[in-house]
Amino acid sequence: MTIAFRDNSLIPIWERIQKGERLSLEEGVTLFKTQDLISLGKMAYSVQQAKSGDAVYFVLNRKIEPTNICVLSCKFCDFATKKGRPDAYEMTIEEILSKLSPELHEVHITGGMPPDWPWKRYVEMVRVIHEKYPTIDVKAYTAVEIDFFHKKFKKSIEEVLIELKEAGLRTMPGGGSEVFSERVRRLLFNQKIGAKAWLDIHRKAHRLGIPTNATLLYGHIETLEERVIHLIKLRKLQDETGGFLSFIPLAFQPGDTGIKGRSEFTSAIDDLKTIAVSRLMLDNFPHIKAYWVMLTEEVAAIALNFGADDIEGTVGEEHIAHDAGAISPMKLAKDQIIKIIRDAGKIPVERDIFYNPINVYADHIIGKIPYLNSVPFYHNLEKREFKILPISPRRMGVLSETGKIDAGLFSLVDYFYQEDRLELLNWCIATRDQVKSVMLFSNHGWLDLEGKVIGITDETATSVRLLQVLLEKKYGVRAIFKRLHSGVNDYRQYDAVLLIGDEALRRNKFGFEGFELVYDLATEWYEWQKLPFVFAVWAVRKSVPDTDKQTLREALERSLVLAEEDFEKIGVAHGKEIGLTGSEVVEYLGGFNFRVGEREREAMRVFHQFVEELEGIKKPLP
Ligand code: V47
Repeated sequence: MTIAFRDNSLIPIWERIQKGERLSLEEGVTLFKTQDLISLGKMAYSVQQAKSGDAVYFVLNRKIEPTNICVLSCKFCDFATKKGRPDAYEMTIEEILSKLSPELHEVHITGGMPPDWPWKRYVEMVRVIHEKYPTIDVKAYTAVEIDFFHKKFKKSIEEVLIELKEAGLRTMPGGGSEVFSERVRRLLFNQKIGAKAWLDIHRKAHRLGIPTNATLLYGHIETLEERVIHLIKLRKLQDETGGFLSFIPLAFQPGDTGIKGRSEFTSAIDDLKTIAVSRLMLDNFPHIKAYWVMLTEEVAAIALNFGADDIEGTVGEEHIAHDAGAISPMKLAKDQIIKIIRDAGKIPVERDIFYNPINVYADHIIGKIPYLNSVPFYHNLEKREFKILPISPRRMGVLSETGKIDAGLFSLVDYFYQEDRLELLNWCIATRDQVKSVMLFSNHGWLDLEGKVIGITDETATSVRLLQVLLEKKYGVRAIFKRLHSGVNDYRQYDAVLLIGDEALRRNKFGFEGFELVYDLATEWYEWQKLPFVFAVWAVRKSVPDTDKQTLREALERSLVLAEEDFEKIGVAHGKEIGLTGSEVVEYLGGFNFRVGEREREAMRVFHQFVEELEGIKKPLP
């Protein structure tokens, strides 16, 4: 993207961003101080596009604040009250259940910390929701609440988290961090945990396979430098664990807090800057959320072109911001969210708690496998009337089943299953004798995997079949496959783990603690069949008009030819995110064949045959 900068101090920052380099504290502050809002927004937009294309995620969710009684008295909070006061409330589990319905996909629980609730009540809340509504995922309890449980009920942080996870807790919300500044903490929330404890609880949650979110409460007494330090601390933990799903800047609602006048809301410019700077500083966070409840619908809508790719959800009812004077509505209808996203020129993607797309509400969608090896096709792709939806290979197959995807790089087995509806194009992701990004990490040699439990990333459709073919046909072994959600997991329960894409590439380079052996599935296949392996193929829905098909073919070839001139240029930023150097990116991308030739056709035919011989061939593996 070419940007006509008005503020020249942004130019060197933009050059560094394009090379995938990390921004410093000083650069973050420069971004906040710039008057060149449009250039800042364009930089953030460009970074967001590379990560999540045209997708904007939302979830059908319900916020539950079980009580407003709280032992703490934070100065910025107008929600909390004390037991016995007329505005105090406590919800029973039945009252909570009455607010839920089966079409929801997430319930977000956070609230006050009353002095007298027993531990059982918190665990039961999660368990009962999970049992009554198995399709509603539970996002519950901030780090502040977890710390409260740990101290009050004399359990270690790990014990608290494990019990909640066993009861059905899926993720943790990002609240309670406020601003990582001792100065601000002493002035505004001196009874609450500080940065160290907050980060430590999230680190522990990630290690136990509980992904979490992160927030920043901005627009009160904090300095710009303190905001950037906050972002850098989050970025550091994300480097260590990879467990954060999204970052949510929370615009301070002044209400009757006395910190600012009742009507001194943050300005739209400050809100947009904070979204954009967050996107640029947090290069390792997958998603930035424009929380419409605190931003208002109008600002959230613009934020979708300033680096945000998530707009939270329907919410249902909210008190923390509204008790402090938020002027946004209490809830938004699904149709309204879809309209906001469409008006911003994006694809409304209804998601689950782990950001798996459940449905999309747009036409002309090209699916994009979000891994480094697909960058040569997409980096220079002219989209024309199409929009780009990043999606894991397996989910692309599922959405394509219902006609939601018009074209894309399909997982090979999904092309097999949907051959009647899809037309094969001439491009693919094929290996020679290794892939480096479809890896089995194991504690057992192949022959010892009989009866063992293999964790399978839920992103794969073809690699899991390849693994099955190798186990059963090459080695004569049967193992038990268990799906893992993508991102952080507690891997200790598996004898081996199959990972694909960037995560496999990263762990292949840096090692995977707990697993001694590493097998490259393309190498295993090559040594056995002396053939390349085709992981994915470009295909287009047969019903797409011929002229559009032709335009897509030409655009793809043009994009690939440009990419092949300089793999480093197109891949370096993406490569840096997974810890690869420029030359490693060149070597990795140079190892693929991106065009379907005779040997690729033969490899597809042989694999098809094997897949047909296996049980359940006619449908995707669950
Ligand atoms: O922790 C309190 C903040 C948070 C005010 O993880 C205030 O997906 C503004 O964390 N003005 C709770 N903010 C909300 C929260 C959240 C919201 C949406 C999504 C997610 C997620 C998390 O609200 C508190 C505190 O930081 N808060 N008072 C106020 N006057």
